Amino acid sequence: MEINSDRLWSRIQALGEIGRTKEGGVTRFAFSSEDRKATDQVMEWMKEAGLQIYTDSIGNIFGRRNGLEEGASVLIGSHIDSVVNGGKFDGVAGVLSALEVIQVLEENNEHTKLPIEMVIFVNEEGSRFPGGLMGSMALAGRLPKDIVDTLKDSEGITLREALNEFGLSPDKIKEAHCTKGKFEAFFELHIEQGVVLEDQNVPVGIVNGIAGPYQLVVEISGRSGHAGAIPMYLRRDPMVVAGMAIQEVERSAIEEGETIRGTVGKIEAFPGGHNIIPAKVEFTVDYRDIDPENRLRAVNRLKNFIERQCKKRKLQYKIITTQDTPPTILDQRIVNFMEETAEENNISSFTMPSGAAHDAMNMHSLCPTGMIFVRSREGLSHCPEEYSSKEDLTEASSLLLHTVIRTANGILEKIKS
Ligand code: HGY
Ligand code: MN
Ligand code: MN
Repeated sequence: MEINSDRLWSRIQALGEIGRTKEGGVTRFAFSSEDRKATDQVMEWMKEAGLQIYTDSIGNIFGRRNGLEEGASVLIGSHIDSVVNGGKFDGVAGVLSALEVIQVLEENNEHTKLPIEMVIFVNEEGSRFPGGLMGSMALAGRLPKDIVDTLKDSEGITLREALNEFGLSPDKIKEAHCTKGKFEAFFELHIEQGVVLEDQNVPVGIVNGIAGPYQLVVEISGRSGHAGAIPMYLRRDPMVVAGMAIQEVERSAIEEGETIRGTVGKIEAFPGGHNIIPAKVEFTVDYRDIDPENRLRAVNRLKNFIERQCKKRKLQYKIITTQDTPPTILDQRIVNFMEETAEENNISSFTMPSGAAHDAMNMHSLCPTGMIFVRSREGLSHCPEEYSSKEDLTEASSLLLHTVIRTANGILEKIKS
């Protein structure tokens, strides 16, 4: 039983055309028309593979293949929404390899004891509505309260309006919360987005831990004015403190621990004229760490820094936490099980942590969860140059296939998550 590499590869390329940018990347935000077109295309392919399709109240899309017996399903999947001008493999590799696995089982008339389901999680990236991992958070019952009214995109459109527009019912999204026991296990295949597998010269990774993202939006407000007429000593300029805070993000990430990563990816000045002292500056902060204590120290250090500097310069500030997903250590028995499966099928793999966040972090709270990485060329991701080879994608999908067969036939010892 083999993965059909040509079909997998051509589908990834086809999806990469939906939301394609002039630089050859992909911009496909959750709940956008491109997202709708891409999910419609994947659902076409799911129907061809004979899957029973259903959607939950936040818009996650599932496809089910029955087992020989009733019981908890083995779930596989990822996301297809993207960052701005991102790559065509991020998330998509996981969704289309999941579909490929189920289609190969169907074509080979291979039946498993337990049902198998695939999933397309909504809004994993949080590109339009800050935060992210939204579809899997909903499943795990981790959605922050009133999220539909507090989250707005850069045009000021609330998540509520976007969900309505997308044909979903904002007041029902909490119904997506599912019970423990619904899923036997969850496996996510994803591109590595780093350089470790390339450095190890290994095509496939088995993930043993996932750094937790703590994300903030910081708003600093002062007094706007004419860039030439207002003397320096009379200014209350929010851009100055924003600049100092951005340096403090780097300092705190370097000084508060070995494995912390701190990033400011987006900054905006309002009103944003070249000769106007800004009234307000807004920027994002993204901390990641596998160690929750270090991460918390860095976050608190930044918050105190901003408070001190704003007080000194008579500025106002607001800090909104848009994501606080704890670091996830995956169950060693799952990691061993996947290493054993790789060995049994002569797939060379390397066990490693993930610096990027994934839906698997939320699924880990619901059921035994594992992740498979595909080598990324030069570790490039979240950019048009993102690339994984057809051979590596096939190798990793083959590990997913054998892991799913073994789990759906009860080989995975009962692991209570
Ligand atoms: O931000 C992340 O780690 C993922 O790409 N959403
Ligand atoms: Mn991503
Ligand atoms: Mn991703």
